[in-house]
Amino acid sequence: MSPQNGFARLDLFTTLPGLAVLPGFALDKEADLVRAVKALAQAAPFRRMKTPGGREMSAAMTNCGAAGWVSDAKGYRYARQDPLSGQPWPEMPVLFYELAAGAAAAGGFADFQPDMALINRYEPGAKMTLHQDLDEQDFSAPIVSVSLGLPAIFLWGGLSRADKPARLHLNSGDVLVWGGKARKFFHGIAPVKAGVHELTGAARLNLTFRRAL
Ligand SMILES: O=C(O)CCC(=O)C(=O)O
Ligand SMILES: [Mn+2]
Repeated sequence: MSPQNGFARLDLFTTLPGLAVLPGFALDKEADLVRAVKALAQAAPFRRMKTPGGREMSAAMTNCGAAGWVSDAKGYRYARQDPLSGQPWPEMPVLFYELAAGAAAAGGFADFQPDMALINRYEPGAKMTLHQDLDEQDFSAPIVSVSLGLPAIFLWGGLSRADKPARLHLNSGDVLVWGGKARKFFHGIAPVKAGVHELTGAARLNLTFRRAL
């Protein structure tokens, strides 16, 4: 780990160890980002994937970039083709790439080159239970996570599932960056409360940028 990935820099932004919170970092691009997500979802529609155990996830997902995160009876993995169409995932918009690279740099990780984005759509009641992001090849790269639409509560734990998570309010346009020692920290999203947002309607969107391949 390089010194720039240490906690000292990240702690300038937040009291939560290892997590850089960039409130409103994407606010000026909010409308363009939501428009881009809608266009991507025309080519690769949102779908609720099944866990390897057979349960339908409550968040609907799609992807863009060189690979997409998928889950089914065979497990969690990255796939270069969308299993629904057999076609490659749509390309990552330049707007996405530049936002993710800029946020990573602001959070202490220069030279982040994401090769994909997982896009989550949460309708009211949908959640993401505590988990680690472990399916990527390159754990030296951070995770950059952009919130759009309805607000949510982000759960930020530690290296053990048993670590009691802190709860962080996220609004549309907020960006989180985590990596280095915190790259494998447990995290999740509490059930999204009912509401309507002017850009997304009754939904929260999340863009999760990764170096997957
Ligand atoms: O929706 C979020 O803010 C978190 C999403 C997440 O952790 C994931 O997709 O792995
Ligand atoms: Mn995650």
